[in-house]
Amino acid sequence: MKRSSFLRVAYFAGFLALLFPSHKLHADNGYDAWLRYAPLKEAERAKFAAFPSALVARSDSLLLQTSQKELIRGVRGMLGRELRVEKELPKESAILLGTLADLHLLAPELHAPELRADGFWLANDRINGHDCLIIAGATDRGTLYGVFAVLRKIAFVEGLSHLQEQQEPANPIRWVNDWDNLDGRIERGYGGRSIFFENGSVRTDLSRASDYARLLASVGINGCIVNNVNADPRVLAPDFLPQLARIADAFRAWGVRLGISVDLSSPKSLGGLDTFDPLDPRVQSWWKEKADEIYRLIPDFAGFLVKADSEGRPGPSSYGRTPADAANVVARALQLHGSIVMYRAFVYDHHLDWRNPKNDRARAAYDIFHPLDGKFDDNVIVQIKHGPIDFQVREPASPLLGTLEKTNEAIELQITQEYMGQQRHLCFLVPMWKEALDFDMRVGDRATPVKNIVSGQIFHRALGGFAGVANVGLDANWMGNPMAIANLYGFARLAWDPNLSSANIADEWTRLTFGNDPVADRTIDAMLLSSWPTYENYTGPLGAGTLTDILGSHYGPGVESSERNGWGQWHRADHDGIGMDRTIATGTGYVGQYSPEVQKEFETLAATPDSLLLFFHHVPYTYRLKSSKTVIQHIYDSHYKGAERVREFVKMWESIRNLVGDDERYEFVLKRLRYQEGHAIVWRDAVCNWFLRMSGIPDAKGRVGHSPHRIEAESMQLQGYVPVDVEPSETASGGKAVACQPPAGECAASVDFRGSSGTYQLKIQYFDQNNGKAKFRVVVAGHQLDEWVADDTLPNSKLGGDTSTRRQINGVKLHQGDEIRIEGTPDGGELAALDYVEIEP
Ligand code: GCV
Repeated sequence: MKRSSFLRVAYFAGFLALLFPSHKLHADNGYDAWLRYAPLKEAERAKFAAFPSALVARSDSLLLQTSQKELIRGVRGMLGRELRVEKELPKESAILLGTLADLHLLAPELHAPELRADGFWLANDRINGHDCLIIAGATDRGTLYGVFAVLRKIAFVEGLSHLQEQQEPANPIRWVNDWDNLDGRIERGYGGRSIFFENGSVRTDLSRASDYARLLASVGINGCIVNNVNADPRVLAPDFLPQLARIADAFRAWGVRLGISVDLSSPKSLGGLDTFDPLDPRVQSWWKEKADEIYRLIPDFAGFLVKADSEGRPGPSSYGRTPADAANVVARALQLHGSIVMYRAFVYDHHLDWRNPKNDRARAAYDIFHPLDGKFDDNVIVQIKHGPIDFQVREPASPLLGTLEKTNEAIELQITQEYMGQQRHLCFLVPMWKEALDFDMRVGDRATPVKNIVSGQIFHRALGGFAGVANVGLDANWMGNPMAIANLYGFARLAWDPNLSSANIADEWTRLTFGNDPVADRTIDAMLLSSWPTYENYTGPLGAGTLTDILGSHYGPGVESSERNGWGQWHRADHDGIGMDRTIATGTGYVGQYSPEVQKEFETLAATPDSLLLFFHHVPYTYRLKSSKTVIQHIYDSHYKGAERVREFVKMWESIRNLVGDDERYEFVLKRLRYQEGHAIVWRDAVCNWFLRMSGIPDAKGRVGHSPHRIEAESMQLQGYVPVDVEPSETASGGKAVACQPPAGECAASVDFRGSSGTYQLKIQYFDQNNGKAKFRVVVAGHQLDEWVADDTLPNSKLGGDTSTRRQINGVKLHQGDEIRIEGTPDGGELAALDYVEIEP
């Protein structure tokens, strides 16, 4: 570097340091997610000593300007260096940034590779006698992706001097879906209110939308549906479209195209026609005119997403028409503009007769869409949830994915953790998605993994890809937990390259988010990679479903909620056994929807893997798994193992406090993990007790129903508190809690300590309802030990598995005879309710 530029850089870096002392530079609330550009250590920076200072970019296109700014920002953050922008090649080493066409003008002698849309080429080459770093895209968007790829390499401290790399996305469609309602709430959103809408309008300040687009672009996402699939017809109203155009403007600089969910009844409910029959010419004209109106305002509009004839949404069945009829009418309106319709295959009857053992919701998508193969227009993509039910903790890949040979497909993955602990529980979903993507459909007896079907490769489809339900919100950390956004990162990386391994993706995210300390990285990677099997262990093992409250929050335990109703998420557990018989021979015939080779894997008990046993077969509790355990003992053991593993997560996280930066993010995650530790026990106890009661078969290890350190609140001395029944009963220890009901203003539950004097952990199980902020105080031998406010916003106002929460106090010195007293002060509808106390050595 020339002395003058060196001085300029040094001066600037010093100035920055004055403005932002180093601890501030590192302080983090999760907003920057994986785009922190945290300063590398001196020794790491040394690897980039030869990094050019000149940045040559000929074009002024919007995306190229974004690319330049991002590169400058990232290099400044990580290397503390300022890049200088030039229009022509300088007489020194430089970074060449632009499309292949731009590059050809700058350095015609370079032999650039052919690139597919959105692909990029990174190379280090000699130009005019100087080493140059080339970042070139097939298109401007590809160039931007190339910039982010280089910045990732810098963050990973990968040398750039021998770079020669070409990357192209496996999938043309790489979209996120955000289920935001126009009033600002988000369906199944756990990270705050909408970043797009408030009170029926698009927000005035869309800076979050633009920052979101930056995050998305950094991992190659090229489209975003901004509103709920349960769409409000008003989204297409003439006064709303200009507002949507403002969101498209906020996205545009990042190459993210805006799309919207539409309600199929819009021609009638919004347009004033007396029908929305897709075959009615007036309806066809309505969609066409609407599409034209949109394109006048949003020339790069991405397309529509449709949910119809599903969970009460209007659809073509009202007129005896098919999903293909409906999809095509909308698609033809968009076709002239070169865009697409994503039509969801999540179509099923939620009033199924549960008494009929042949009924099976899992069959619905295939039964409805398979006969339509070949009937969809070329700009329709059928969007298929990865499993046949609904984002359960374990499902086989949907057979529909393997059967549409003449139709474009996209796989729908759920990034927001609706059934997976709602961002309060750590659950890294990439390993689960990998199982669906690697699932070999054996079409025509050859290797046909789902990932190669949805990309269009196997059946030679021009379109196809990934849709991920993201549901980010206004919370500083976007998804309600800095760890949860690893799933957004992982989704996007898989959409780009489904052959990346889970370990690879976990490690990338960890290093970008928490830095390159090897011990910290190994620890976080291990937590991430074991978190889904752990969650499965303490919720719903063996393919039975998540065993959550499916009629309410989809959060806490609710084993029985899926039975005896029309929703069809049945596991059929009774006194003798559990599981859905989906075989061809004796069951619902669902297995027959797979190719003959896959049928062989699931039709017989002997062939079916333990992990999916109860999805495919009904077996007695005493049935022996391949692991040689009985089903019932597996249920008990896996729940204890899962809850124990979460306890380890807490310790693992605490062990890296000083390595990852003891900042807001760290504390937030610690709090969440501690909560999860308690809630995993709520899950464990509820599920195990339910199965003990149902099966009558005791736990061979004697744990279920026996908690030696536990004192039930209802057996303590109560002042003001009254015992109440909790429903379902297994969600409270002994089926009961004590509640401080009006008119009592303050209540207390106390017990005298009978054990030997020593140091103990005190665990208080209480209920944190969301309709008040009750206060608790713990007093031991007259001294206050702890106090807290139950102000979490768990998804329920009642006592039960959603709200049961644990407070742990460590290092409590107890003497025999000491009074342990818990005082509760209710607030609003919250009753300061207690379930039990555990005193553990
Ligand atoms: C948007 C599940 C969810 C619903 C969601 C639906 C869907 O049933 O619970 O909230 O609705 O899936 O994917 O359409």
